[in-house]
Amino acid sequence: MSVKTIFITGASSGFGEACARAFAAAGDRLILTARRKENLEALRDELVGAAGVHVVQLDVRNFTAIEAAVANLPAEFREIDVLVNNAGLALGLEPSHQVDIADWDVMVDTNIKGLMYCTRAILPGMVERKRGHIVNISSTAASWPYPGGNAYGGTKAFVSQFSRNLRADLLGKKVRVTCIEPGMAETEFSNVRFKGDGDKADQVYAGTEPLTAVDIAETVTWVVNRPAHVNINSLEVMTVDQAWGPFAIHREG
Ligand code: NDP
Ligand code: 8X3
Repeated sequence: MSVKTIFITGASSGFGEACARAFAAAGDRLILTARRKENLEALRDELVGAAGVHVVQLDVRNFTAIEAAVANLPAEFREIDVLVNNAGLALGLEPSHQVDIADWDVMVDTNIKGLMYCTRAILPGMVERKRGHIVNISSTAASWPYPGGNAYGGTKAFVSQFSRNLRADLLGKKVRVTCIEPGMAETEFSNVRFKGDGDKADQVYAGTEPLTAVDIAETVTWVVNRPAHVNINSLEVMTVDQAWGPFAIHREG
């Protein structure tokens, strides 16, 4: 299989980091981005097998910085084959009437606007080359509501629908788009959601066998390595220990 150039957002932990390891093991060329540059540099030094690794400190909320990062890529990294739009987060689990509005802003700016910005900056090159694949990391929260999921689920519903609309735009351009919708996976996700409260984060996964970052990285590399004419539109992935509940019903008295 030929060497691909893979641009990963949120490569400093969790799914993004696991994707970096999986693509490196397959001999691909990696552009690793996130805000925590020290994590990216440590990861780069550990990766074996990659055709090359380029690290960029990047906040996906900053479109100018994304454009600059793409424009200033070293020559051998310029032809991006795969964009893994993974950077994202949930903040808080409060009901909508009690949330901190700043948390909603950060989720919208990161999960929606950041993902649009990276797509807009990288997609023209893919269209020009008639080759490329955008893998968007959404969530089961895109389709299945839960108390406290409010804006987080809303941002992920955007990611799933944006992915389908990208497919519509890109018909005939030979650029693939896949939306992955994972359920509960143990990464830094809950630690971020509960703002560093490790006990609360641990409770999310207690007594279960959650998905791992490696499970999702294997899913991402699988969709990317299908033949060029095969577009996996969307995939919802859960641990066997997670499923739906009945409708919640409020009864007076
Ligand atoms: P992690 O918290 O482990 O990783 C999140 C990554 O996003 C980090 O690398 C972080 O890097 C990056 N990130 C956050 N904000 C920004 C920003 N403004 N600019 C650039 N990078 C940013 O969680 P996961 O690996 O679990 O999450 C990855 C994706 O998967 C997210 O989109 C999440 O919503 C989604 N997801 C997670 C599930 C789960 O249960 N874990 C299930 C379904 C979907 P840094 O802080 O260094 O910038
Ligand atoms: C993360 C999964 O269920 O915490 O997207 O929203 S969940």
